[in-house]
Amino acid sequence: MSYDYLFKYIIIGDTGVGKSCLLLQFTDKRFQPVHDLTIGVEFGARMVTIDGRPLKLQIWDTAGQESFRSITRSYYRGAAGALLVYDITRRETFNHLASWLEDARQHANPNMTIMLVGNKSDLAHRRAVSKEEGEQFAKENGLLFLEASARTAQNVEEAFTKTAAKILQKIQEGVFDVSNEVRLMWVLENKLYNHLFLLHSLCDPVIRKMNISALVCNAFDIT
Ligand SMILES: Nc1nc2c(ncn2[C@@H]2O[C@H](COP(=O)(O)OP(=O)(O)O)[C@@H](O)[C@H]2O)c(=O)[nH]1
Ligand SMILES: [Mg+2]
Repeated sequence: MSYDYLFKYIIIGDTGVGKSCLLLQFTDKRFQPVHDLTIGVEFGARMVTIDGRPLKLQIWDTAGQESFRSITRSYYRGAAGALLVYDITRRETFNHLASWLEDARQHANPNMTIMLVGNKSDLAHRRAVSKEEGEQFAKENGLLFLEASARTAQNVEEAFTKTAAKILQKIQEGVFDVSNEVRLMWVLENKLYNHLFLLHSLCDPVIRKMNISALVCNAFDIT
């Protein structure tokens, strides 16, 4: 399937905020209450059309690594967009946002578009962080913001597509250098990394437990 751009997205935030569920809801349109916590990186991919342009979003999920704070530079590398997620029912996940931003500033491209997501909006009766606080944090730090629910799918589509629209806008404004050569290198680099990661995963007994078919699809760019 052809597309104009391939955008790498990453999802960051504390364990249990719903990162894997957001990814699953976006790629598979389903909610799985108990998610298998595997070690490594899991992928999802989906095509979207923004302003009439076909885009492929390739989304990386930490798959549990965030609990060891062992997310590596390669996770952030080449990411055009990030979903920074907290849980509106757990105050501490909101309090940790600054340290996640610090990590991103250190490892990611400074022009990466970040969407702050207050997840679990379906649990408003257990809310511990107001919507205004989320908005305020986003405003102060130059982030996009939405409250969403991976459970009801509310705003999940929007979280991913509004981020893509912002990235496209930056490209059109020339904030991102996307001459054909650079763009091609970016895609090739991602592909090479995917192949290496696949090889590495097949050899590693821990990572081998992961969803190998997803890894193969990702490495060979099959949506
Ligand atoms: N009520 C509700 N529960 C959610 C939502 N998103 C995730 N969860 C639950 O929160 C827990 C952690 O989700 P998970 O996606 O594994 O979090 P991760 O560690 O950030 O990847 C699981 O028990 C999910 O069922 C949501 O939007 N609403
Ligand atoms: Mg997870």
